[in-house]
Amino acid sequence: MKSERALRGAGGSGGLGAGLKYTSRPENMNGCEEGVEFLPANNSRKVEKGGPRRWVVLVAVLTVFLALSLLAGLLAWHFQDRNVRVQKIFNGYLSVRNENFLDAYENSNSTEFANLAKKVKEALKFLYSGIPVLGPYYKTSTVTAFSEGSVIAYYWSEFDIPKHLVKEAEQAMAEKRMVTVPPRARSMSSFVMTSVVAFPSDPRKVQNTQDNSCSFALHAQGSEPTRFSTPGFPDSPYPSHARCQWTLRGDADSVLSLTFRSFDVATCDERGSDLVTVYDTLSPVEPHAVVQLCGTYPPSYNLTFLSSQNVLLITLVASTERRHPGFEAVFFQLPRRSSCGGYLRGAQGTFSSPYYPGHYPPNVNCTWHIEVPNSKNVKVRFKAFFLQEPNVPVGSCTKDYVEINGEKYCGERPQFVASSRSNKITVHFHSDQSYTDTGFLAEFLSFDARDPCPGSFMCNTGRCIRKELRCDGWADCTDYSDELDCECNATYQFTCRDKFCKPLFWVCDSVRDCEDGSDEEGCSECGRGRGGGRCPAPRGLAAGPRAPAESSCSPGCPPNTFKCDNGKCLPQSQQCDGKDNCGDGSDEAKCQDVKAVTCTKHTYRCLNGLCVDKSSPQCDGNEDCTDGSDEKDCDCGRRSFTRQSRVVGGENSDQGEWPWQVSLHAQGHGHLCGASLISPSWMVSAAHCFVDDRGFRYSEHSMWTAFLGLHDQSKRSAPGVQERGLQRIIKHPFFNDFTFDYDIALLQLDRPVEYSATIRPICLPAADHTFPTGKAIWVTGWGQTQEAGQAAMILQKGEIRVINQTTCEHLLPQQITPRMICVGYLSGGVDACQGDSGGPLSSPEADGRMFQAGVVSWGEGCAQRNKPGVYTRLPVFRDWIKQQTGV
Ligand code: 4AZ
Repeated sequence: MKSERALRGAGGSGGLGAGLKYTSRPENMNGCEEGVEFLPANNSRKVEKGGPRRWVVLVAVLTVFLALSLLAGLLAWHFQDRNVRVQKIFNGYLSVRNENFLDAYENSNSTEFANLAKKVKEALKFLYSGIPVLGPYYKTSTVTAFSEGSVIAYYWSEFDIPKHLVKEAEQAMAEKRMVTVPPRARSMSSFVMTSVVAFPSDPRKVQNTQDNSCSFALHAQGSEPTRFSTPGFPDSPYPSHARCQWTLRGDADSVLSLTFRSFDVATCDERGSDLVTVYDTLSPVEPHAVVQLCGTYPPSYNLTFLSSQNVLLITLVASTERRHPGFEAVFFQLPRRSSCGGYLRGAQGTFSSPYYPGHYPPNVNCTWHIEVPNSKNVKVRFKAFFLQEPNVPVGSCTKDYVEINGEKYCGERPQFVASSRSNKITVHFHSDQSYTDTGFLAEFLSFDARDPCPGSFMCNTGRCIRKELRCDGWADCTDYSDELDCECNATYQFTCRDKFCKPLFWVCDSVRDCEDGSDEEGCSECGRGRGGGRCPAPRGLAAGPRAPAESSCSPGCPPNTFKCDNGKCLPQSQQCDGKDNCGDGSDEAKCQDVKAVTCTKHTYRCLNGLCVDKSSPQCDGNEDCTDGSDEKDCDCGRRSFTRQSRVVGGENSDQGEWPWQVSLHAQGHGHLCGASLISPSWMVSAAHCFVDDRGFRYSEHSMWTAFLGLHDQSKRSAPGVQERGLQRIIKHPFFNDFTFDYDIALLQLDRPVEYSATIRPICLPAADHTFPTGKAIWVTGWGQTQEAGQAAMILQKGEIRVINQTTCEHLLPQQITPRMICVGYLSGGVDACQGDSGGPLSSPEADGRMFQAGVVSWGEGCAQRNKPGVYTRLPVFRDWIKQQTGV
């Protein structure tokens, strides 16, 4: 989870061995043998006439000729291939015994450095000369750095290897070796190198020793942080096609902590990317890479990495022309811990992976022996668990893992519990030499085996949850065990065939809430005594546990009833009665004779001043105003793609599904807020996104870039994405930074966008437009997908419902104003979260158009029970928007 954006595990060996894939030789040989068998020589005797015999001879001669040509070709190819040489560069490190580290070794211009480097090079030459697959092809070696341990030398060696020997040579280099160079004179001692190992490297990453223009060596100053950055940061972009490296060192017996405070390099995409790699060594070797980063990270993103020794190497390989500010980072040293883990005793306590929530160091093994009082049992609850490594198949914990009771856990996991049948438990944590993550935070607790969850319900996973959450229709235990074997309360619950309980008003609402679909069966009588609300999507922007559901039921309605666009069945008499009985306005949408009435705050005022008694007549496909003004300016709220967007059970949006959704990036921070497009030049967002904070001028329009038509944050240069600056930010003059009242802003683009398949405006609701309680609407954004989790790369969507204002005022006392609307679920589960702010609430209205119901504003946490998200009500601001923008 932590490093969704991190392009970790990209292979370092590039196009290695591409030529070796050529395998046509055996097939050609088979073809040749078949040809010879086709006309065996003794067959000719059976041919009686002279003519046919000549034929046979001719064919035989031709066949032999062809076979010989083929053989000659194959031989030529074979020998030519043997002569083709490939330049191979191997990066490696080794340990020099019987040498002590000198400070001068940190300076590659010192005589001491040159002397030791010479000896290492001689020893390497000596070593390679004894290896048949390497010796004859060896060209040169360069020592790039030394560090403590007796002395560790970092080097690269160059070879010109026949193509067909490349694989063998790579294997030979990867074998850890030891070399003892015999002394030249009796008085001298031999020169011993151990752990000599090297890996093929991308020649682009080998620093040219002559070019030090972007090479920096830094040594930590005491425990003070040392700052460094890409050249020109933040005022100018780092050079295109740059090759930069930073060698970070600490004192012997220290480890380093490195934090990227701001990170914005070119996007990682298939057209090439600029890549920053952090290595846990001073050689840029893939098996010791800690992380690979590209793209832009928000400041909240955890980019702290720990080393296992006193060195780190950072490389920047820029392969694009794109202009980005680069990064700013700090590092400092810490005393190296001799061990981690240990004995934990008592009734309860907490522990975590080393340096949590920073990325744990590579190469660590920690064991915690936990013991609670004798009469009790012990369980360990993992509150956060992030041990994700690239290229590890799901379920196989072959790299970093936690092991408890013989079972290994790895990857990213929601909260879980492991328990023991005694008062002791042992937790072992292992990280291998490459790629790290933020690790885990855990607590151990003692419990009475006879009553493991006093006063609560125990999930099959061992977790305890409140008793009231049992059989409430929501999967509070991640394994659904709280919803198994339920006896539903018939007065307000429906019993699914699989015995899950669901709220009665979810029955026949066109949404499949029971896993087995039984809530949507036999719905011909739907509408009778059953509520019309739809069920929430199971997962959303910030998702909590929720049973999967999908839309499947579209029941017909009984005679003399009307079927709403949302599937509800109503008595025919309620159609065109001037009231929105369906909740989506569809029962009022196609009425012929809407009469002009006295204007009230519940009527719609046409351009000619007359009012019609119809809720939300705008852009519904019917001319309700005599002047037709309710159907003017209706190029909004529609997608270009006809694909039905109601995909319940998934959270990624489809490309172009929300063409009005905009991503706002602040310079050096990446995506921070959402916005919605309302015209070619204007967008709506949240005012709180543009408040100066901690020295950053978020209120400055020049700090922001808007991405329109964006789907994947890592593909901001994809075709169809339009990038614009801001010309003006108009925060609502009454916006209150403390209460978040009037949390709305209008943003003018520096240049109009062109509408396209993936860029279109959303409709603005009229001032009298209502979004009734229970109405299902969509929230979208790239915000965090879990509270305190990580921002999404792909635009997320979640279906939520309008909550009654009075209910919301009770849930969030003294905080809700008439400018706010609460939308979500009292049971939690689907919600907006940090990073979604400013984005739209899209409400499907009549005639298949989306109207903006609100702007993501605030909430207490994300997706929590009884804490719905709070949004700025859009209709309240309709006149202000018109006045400010003309839209
Ligand atoms: C935010 O910080 C934020 N759960 C937005 C919405 C919500 C919470 C936080 C609603 O931008």
